[in-house]
Amino acid sequence: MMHKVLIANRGEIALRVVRACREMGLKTLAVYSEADVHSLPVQLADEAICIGSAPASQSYLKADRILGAAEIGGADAVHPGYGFLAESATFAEQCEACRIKFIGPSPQAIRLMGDKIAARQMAHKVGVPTVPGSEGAISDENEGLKLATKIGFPVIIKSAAGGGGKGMRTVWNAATFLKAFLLARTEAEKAFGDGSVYIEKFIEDPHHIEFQVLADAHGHVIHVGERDCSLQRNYQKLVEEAPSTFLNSSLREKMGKAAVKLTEKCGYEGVGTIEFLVDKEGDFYFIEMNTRLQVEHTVTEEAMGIDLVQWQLRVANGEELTLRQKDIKCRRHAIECRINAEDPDNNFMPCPGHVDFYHEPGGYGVRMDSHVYADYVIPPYYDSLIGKVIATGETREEAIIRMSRALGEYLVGGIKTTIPLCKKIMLDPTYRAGGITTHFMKTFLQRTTETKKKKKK
Ligand code: MV4
Repeated sequence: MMHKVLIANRGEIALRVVRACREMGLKTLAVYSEADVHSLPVQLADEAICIGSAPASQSYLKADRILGAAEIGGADAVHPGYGFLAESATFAEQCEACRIKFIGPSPQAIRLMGDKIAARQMAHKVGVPTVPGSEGAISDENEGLKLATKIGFPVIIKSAAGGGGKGMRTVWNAATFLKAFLLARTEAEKAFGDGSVYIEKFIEDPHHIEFQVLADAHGHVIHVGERDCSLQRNYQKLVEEAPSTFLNSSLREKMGKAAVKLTEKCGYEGVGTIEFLVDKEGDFYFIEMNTRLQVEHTVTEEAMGIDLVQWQLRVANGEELTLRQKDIKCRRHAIECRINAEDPDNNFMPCPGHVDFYHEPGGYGVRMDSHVYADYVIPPYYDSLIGKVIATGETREEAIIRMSRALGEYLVGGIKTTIPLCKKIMLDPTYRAGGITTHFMKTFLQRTTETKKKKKK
């Protein structure tokens, strides 16, 4: 049985885990870097241990120090959050070796699905649609060119170890293929220490829709609906929502069944995400699996009325999933705006620093997940997420109106944030119409900077 959970993370997600543990009567042990001494999760956890200096490489990525802290603090489980060590099969193995429960899937499942080529092959094997492309890794550039020509341009070259857009290259014609292939391979080798790449047909202007899955150690697997994550910039999600306005009930059912099947077949346990691309025709393709809790899990929680982090802790504790697929119903429409300490008018440059003033939104249908408070200093060492505003409504329209209202109440002084940008998105007619694709942000930013230029004249 689990008694004390070490939280191997920081920021809003560390706080999210502290909250779930507290509600379940589990003790919490925060670990933190020297830059996070004054952070909220450190103050709110039952205990806290400093594990190193500010750079993540010297603290949040140091498996030995985290496991040392677990030993000293008497923690019997580790929650990795997202990022850092959350998708490290080696770390999950090290936890196992120390007899500490890693709250997440087995090292084998992490390793299998973390290899995008193996994940793709697995999906294909079990009859889940994948994007037409190479069977495995392509090591020879000429072989790559031959295959790309056969598939038909445009194609996309992806790295097996990658994810989130790193080491990806889109190629529009045969003339530019060889150069792009070699660049992708070099980039992958440099970024991940693994130069394996594969090729897929490039789906133009797709919808990015992901299914939340939940599996226990007794063979029960369900999905908790989808999230539409099409609103991104440079592979960074900005606004997510559930349910997707692009899916009808028959497509939703087909994709949900595919997500569950793949989760079953890879021997999964815990919470996970099956990512799909959906094209204009409504054809869907599996692209990758995330073997962790995600930033945007909150929209699923609010739309479906399920505490995913509590379930994650329960199934890690060996408890049986009592939720059945037929009980999973979408109750509300939920939208999340990610608020980053960044300057949208200066190419989204990070803006860490002192928070002079801080007032969070609240009221009916508004949830705020943030570790920030007035007088807090946002350290420059980590990602720039400072909070997530989640608005729910009976309808999408109501959720959008409520989100606009909430963003108007969100007052942050001393640093630049993406709050004004999110406000503009909520007012945008194209966004309000629904069914946007991954192309939205590009045209949105062009539109809004053009009006700015006109104003200057
Ligand atoms: C693609 C694609 C088109 N075709 N794969 C980007 C992040 C990574 N997880 C997968 N990505 C893409 N893969 C094929 N075969 C287009 C993207 C993509 C994208 C995906 C989701 C959200 C935004 C995106 C923006 C540009 C490209």
